[in-house]
Amino acid sequence: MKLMGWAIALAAIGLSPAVASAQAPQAASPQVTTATPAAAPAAATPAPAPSIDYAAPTPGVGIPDGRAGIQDQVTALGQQAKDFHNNWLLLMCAVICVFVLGLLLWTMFRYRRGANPTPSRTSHNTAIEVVWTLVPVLVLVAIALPSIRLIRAQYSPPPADVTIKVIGNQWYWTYQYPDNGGFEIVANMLKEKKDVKPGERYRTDADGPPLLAADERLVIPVGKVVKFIITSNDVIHSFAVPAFWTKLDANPGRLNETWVKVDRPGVYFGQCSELCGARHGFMPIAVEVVPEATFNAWLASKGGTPEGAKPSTEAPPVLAAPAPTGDNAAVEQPAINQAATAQN
Ligand SMILES: [Cu+2]
Repeated sequence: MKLMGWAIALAAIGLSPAVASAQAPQAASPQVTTATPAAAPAAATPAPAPSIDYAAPTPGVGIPDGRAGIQDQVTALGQQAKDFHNNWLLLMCAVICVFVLGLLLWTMFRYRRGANPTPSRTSHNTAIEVVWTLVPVLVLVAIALPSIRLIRAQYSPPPADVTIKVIGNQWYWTYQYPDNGGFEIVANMLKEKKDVKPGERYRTDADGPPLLAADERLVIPVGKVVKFIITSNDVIHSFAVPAFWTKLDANPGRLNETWVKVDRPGVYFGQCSELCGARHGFMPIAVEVVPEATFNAWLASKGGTPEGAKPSTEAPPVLAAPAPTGDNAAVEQPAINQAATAQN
């Protein structure tokens, strides 16, 4: 039963509650952010490059869209796990259910009082007892072998191309890029237009669905092994992105590690998945997967560098502040948004 529990838990990793009405975003109105250093840089210091244009999410990709089952997977591991769930676990469940139901119906009909007035007084049958012990054992082995193969693949990461430290906070995420200049991104949920004061930035369809769109995205390169080191500053959170088959607890004082290698560019959404307090439901994760050149441009816009490159500036990296776009004027986000978050 323990093995079965493991398998069910694994199979459930990809499921996330359909929190959003999954409005299909139509128009892409990417926010072009221009880096505005907080302090005047030294004359010799080149100004950080402008940030990349964030892509609009693709309907049905990386977003809960009302379909039942596991989200489309964009990692090889996720595809393996999804196939294991859909083509093996569900199949076995169905066969066992039909077999047991058939056995029950046959017994009820064949051995009803009218058809079988003198019941058998058999109490032991060695052959049947051997069968009903062996068959469940074989069922468990058939579940355990692919499960263990999957777990082994998940926990033996290839050498990382990019390492990102993911930190859970009540109630927002911070992402650090220690090998790319050590800068930090603070990501808060974007509120709806009706919930913000005039002039504040609010969510648009280009940002993502309600409750899933974040003001800053976790940007990673496509086709590269990305290692996530996951921890927390306060209580236990959980970093979960269903389309990557990723869900790992963020524990204070511990470093948990997982990895992804995403095969297709796009925007993928996840959420904190460990009850972490009053605003647990409002700390989404928005991941944008981009080609390597775009990733490097994005790194530069945040004051970072590609791994191995010499830092371009001696001043501490400065986070880019979003520029106003149309009537949806962006508001400067505080570096640490604790106070702003707590008021919500
Ligand atoms: Cu949380």
